[in-house]
Amino acid sequence: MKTAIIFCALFAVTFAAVRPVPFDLNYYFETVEYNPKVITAPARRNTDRIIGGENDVKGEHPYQISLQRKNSSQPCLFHHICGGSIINQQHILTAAHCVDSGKVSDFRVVAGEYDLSRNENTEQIIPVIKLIIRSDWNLTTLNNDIAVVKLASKLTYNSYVAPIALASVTPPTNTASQVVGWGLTNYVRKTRPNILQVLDVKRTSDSDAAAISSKYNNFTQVAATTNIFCEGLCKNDSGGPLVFKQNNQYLQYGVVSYGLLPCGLYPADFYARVSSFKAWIEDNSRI
Ligand SMILES: [Ca+2]
Repeated sequence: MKTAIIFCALFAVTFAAVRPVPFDLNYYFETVEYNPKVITAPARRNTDRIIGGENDVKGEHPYQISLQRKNSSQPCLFHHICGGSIINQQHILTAAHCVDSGKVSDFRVVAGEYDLSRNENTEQIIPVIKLIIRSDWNLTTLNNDIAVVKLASKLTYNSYVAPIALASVTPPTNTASQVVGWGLTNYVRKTRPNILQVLDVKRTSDSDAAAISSKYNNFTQVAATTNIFCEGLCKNDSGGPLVFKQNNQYLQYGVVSYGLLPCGLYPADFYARVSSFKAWIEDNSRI
């Protein structure tokens, strides 16, 4: 009990000292460093994934894409920066902060991806021709973190490449959900996975979310948690879809937006709330 009390006190102090920040913004990750005692606290699992997730089953989430950007020092190479989801054959849903800098030609989308380290003959690599970012996306409030990416040509649907349906209504608190991504699997060592990771989460109540993040807006954001210490999202998971199953069909109700540092140590991660933007997404993804 004494240990638990000491731990909770430490957690509360560090929690108050850390701001919520969007994933994938390197300068935030490099400037907000911090209590190494918390970082090295033992994990409840012996895995070192998503953070705390596991390898996905290839083809289980065929709507997931890898949004990639040209390497500034090696402009012929692209690297994974964010996730995203297939809305239709020519449009991808992602987070605004993934695409709010740089040129359209800096980006490409890889659908049918699973193992980033090798060619599996299921990948469809398509250039981007348009970035449609919410005009009210606000880096300070972290609200309206939504963008639609238009592809230069149409995807071909198959077992590994397929669209996701958007939820009209955000599911109730505690709804069993999933999120997938190629984000860091270890924040301290900056470990990057090759295999797509999947994490089981559940929706957090608006009141709990507001208590965790001062940035929380229950109209533009929704939160989810694993309730297990040392599990959660991390850098390069941004833009990916938060989904739940209804009538055996996946429905997307969140877009990975931001978390608290270091990854995995806070009781929720935060997503743009799809139901609040559904009409805008549909208006901006017409073929
Ligand atoms: Ca591959």
